[in-house]
Amino acid sequence: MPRIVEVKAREVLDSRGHPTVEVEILCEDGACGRAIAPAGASRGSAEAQELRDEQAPRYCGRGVRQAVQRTQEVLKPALQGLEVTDQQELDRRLQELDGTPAKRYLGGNTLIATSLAAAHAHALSCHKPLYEVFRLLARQVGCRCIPDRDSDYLLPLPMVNMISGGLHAGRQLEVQDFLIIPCTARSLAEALEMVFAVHRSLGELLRSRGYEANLVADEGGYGPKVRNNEEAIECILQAIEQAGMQAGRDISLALDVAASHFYQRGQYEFKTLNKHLPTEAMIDYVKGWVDRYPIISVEDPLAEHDWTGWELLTQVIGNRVQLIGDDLLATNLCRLRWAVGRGIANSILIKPNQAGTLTETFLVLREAQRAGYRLILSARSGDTEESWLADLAIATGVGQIKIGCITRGERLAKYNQLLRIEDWLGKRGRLAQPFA
Ligand code: 2PG
Ligand code: MG
Repeated sequence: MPRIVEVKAREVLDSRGHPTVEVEILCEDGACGRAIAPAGASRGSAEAQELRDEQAPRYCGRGVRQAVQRTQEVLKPALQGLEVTDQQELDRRLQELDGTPAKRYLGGNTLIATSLAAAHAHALSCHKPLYEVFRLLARQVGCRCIPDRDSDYLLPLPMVNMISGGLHAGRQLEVQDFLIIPCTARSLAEALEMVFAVHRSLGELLRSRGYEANLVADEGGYGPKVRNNEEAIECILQAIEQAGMQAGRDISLALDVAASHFYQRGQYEFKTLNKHLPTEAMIDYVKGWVDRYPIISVEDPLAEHDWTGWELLTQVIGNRVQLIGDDLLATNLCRLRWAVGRGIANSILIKPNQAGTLTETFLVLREAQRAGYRLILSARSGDTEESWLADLAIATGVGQIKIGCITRGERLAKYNQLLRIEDWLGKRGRLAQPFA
């Protein structure tokens, strides 16, 4: 098995033009794996912390030279000589070398880039596609990856951003993501074709109403200054109909409310309504959306620390919609166990850089599968040109993926890899069914 001979990091840029860490791992057989850390804008407090050069003036304190230096001084000597295929041992060493629960010393950004670079090197070294190596690693940790007897691989149903608000589009709306799910698609290729039709008709509709539809938000969706959250939803519903499809049958809606960011002093501050809603009123408000619109998935409808609210909301709508914890659960095993114990949420967003390493991501995935939670693999709003997320979704059979819109290169890198793998797999793969 090939051993690691060199580990090297450098500072590169992400899709927002912010610095991020890239790590390269070279093996004795010449295989060289490389990966870049993505970065979120709306971050949960329990996610792995990034290591940034806070005190340095360059890049407004967002540089990652310290992370590069620690890779050279701390990680490199500890990883040299290790078999690159021994991902669990590699990830164990990364955690040990960091030595902090929040990954503050080496940074979650350094750790995820290193962990993924090793998986890439592993794949190159044994001449296997990345999704096969991810599947092997996930199974070693005990994840259930095979969907059923009829197919070897489950392609994830995409949840696609159409309109952005919140921290991804200058806070012009409170809700961060208005998304569509192409429920009747029979293949990924067909799913993207349906998404294209809605995206295009939404652009025309927004323009006809005098809204800006040429600029894109952080995840490639539109960021129009519509009056309020309801208008954004209604525009999407109309765009679906104008594209010749039926909302609620062909295409359903999903929201990522990302509510932590407008939760102040125990209230949800709706600038678009000119109202401050206490938790009970917010629960009614969210329930109202689910009652009125064909919404089948709601992410972070309440703030990450509003736990009693989450319990109540799960009782109220948890049996009707997919209730996803993102900032709430932060791909963190302790947070997930606690939520399962309290009956909070029924689904989890999985973001590998929130966990820190690949093995920790798989442990969360396994736990969520055992608890019967639904899983959605997700990109970050500050992402990269890399496509490993697509391989990871297919390898683990999670059934759903959230990448952003179908514009911007960092999003397309992943959608196109999904299309590629769908093509390679042929009959060995099938698209996941909608969940509601
Ligand atoms: C989210 C993600 C992706 P960010 O909140 O789900 O939409 O955003 O990467 O900014 O956390
Ligand atoms: Mg989110």
